Amino acid sequence: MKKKSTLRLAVFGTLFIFLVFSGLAQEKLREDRLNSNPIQSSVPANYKGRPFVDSTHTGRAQVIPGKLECAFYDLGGEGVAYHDFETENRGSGGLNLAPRHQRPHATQYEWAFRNEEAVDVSYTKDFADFNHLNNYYTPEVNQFYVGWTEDNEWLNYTVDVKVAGKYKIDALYANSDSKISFDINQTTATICKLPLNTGNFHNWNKGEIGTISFSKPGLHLLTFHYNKGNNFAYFEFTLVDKKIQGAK
Ligand SMILES: [Ca+2]
Repeated sequence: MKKKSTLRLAVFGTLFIFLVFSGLAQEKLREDRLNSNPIQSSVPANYKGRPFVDSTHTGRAQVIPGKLECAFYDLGGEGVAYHDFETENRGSGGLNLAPRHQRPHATQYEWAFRNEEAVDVSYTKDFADFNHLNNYYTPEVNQFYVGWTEDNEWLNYTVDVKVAGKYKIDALYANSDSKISFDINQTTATICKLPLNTGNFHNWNKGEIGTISFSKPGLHLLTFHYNKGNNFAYFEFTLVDKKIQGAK
């Protein structure tokens, strides 16, 4: 009788130890898998820019699907992260130096945003963007935008694509119904058309402008090309199809 109990104890003990070690081994395997799968990067090796970072933003790449803020273009300067017509930032480093343009609903962070860089950036203001009934879409107060646009300017964004596939693009923009385009990893990916002319640089519209496809998840270099005649606030990327035919 005693022999049987001892045997049973030994069997259960062995089983218990086996289960504990098996669980630990599986946990270790899971951790190893996670560690060995960092975000893939398709960003061209010759690209010297990096995601925007400041006291408020973490420096992580903007995520697709999601909202791409135009003013959060990459760090790296002229010819790397952007091409801008002239070195002055005509918003943060020009217009917004005037006390009248330092609105009480904003702070110095908004007035002076990236004022040392050539890309012309400003923010939505009570007396310009919200004092009329001509918005097709009402932007947020203090919404950053890229303005004073000129022909053949461009902005680079390192983006983190979570799911490969085809995405619908919606834009928050003002003024002209121009064409814009995007490159993925330095190859033209899509040409888009802004749906209507809003009639003024402070009459805003948000609407679908086209689609774009990413062939694989991970980091990509997205280049936004534009011409004279618009203010651009952000683009929203919404996954519409996980098929990746014709993707870059
Ligand atoms: Ca400029």
